[in-house]
Amino acid sequence: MDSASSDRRTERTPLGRSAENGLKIVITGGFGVGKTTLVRAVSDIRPLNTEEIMTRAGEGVDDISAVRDKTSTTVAFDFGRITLNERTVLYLFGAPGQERFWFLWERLFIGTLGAVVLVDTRRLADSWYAIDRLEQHGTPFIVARNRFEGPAHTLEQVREALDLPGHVPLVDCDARSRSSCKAVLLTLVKYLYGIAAAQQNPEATP
Ligand SMILES: Nc1nc2c(ncn2[C@@H]2O[C@H](COP(=O)(O)OP(=O)(O)OP(=O)(O)O)[C@@H](O)[C@H]2O)c(=O)[nH]1
Ligand SMILES: [Mg+2]
Repeated sequence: MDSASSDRRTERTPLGRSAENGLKIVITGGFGVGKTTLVRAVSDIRPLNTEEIMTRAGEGVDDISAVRDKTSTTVAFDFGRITLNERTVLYLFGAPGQERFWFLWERLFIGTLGAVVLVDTRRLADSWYAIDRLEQHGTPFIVARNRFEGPAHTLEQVREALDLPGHVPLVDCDARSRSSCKAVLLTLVKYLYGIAAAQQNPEATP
């Protein structure tokens, strides 16, 4: 953690009095794509993480071939908070990525206004399930490509591989960088406001 973010954590930024729009946002996606990393990087408060050390008991159950350095995994959810402007606060819930914890997602999605699907282009297929569930749920989402080392597919290739409709925003991000994660969340909020505006005034939609 850099010193700026550790200072921020010690200060425990209080929630502003003018904050009146609290939006519940879920960060979802496949195993080990960086969901916990994103919540940690961007949260104004010390995030709640439910990380457990991955043990040999998980061998053969968890596919860690693409995330060899990973030593812990989310077993319930991550929680963080970020104030986007004086009125808008996002409550962030990071979903657990392992298949055996997917049953928790249904509860996590309740009351969710929007979601970020984080993808690792080395394992795009791992994200299909998250996208299917969000579509089924009718929860608006955007997709963020978390850049890991090695060759990456272009955003156009990612859109095609995930069969994403043109209106779904697809952006790049570095889950370790606060500014990058904040930009992703701003993209989601703008998208959500666009949807709400179109619902209020359907005639104005092209
Ligand atoms: N190189 C690189 N490593 C990253 C990036 N984001 C996350 N990581 C690393 O990837 C690993 C997985 O990150 P997590 O944040 O635990 O992933 P997760 O999606 O929460 O994992 P689960 O909860 O187990 O599904 C960690 O070792 C991170 O340090 C990134 O943008 N680049
Ligand atoms: Mg996690």
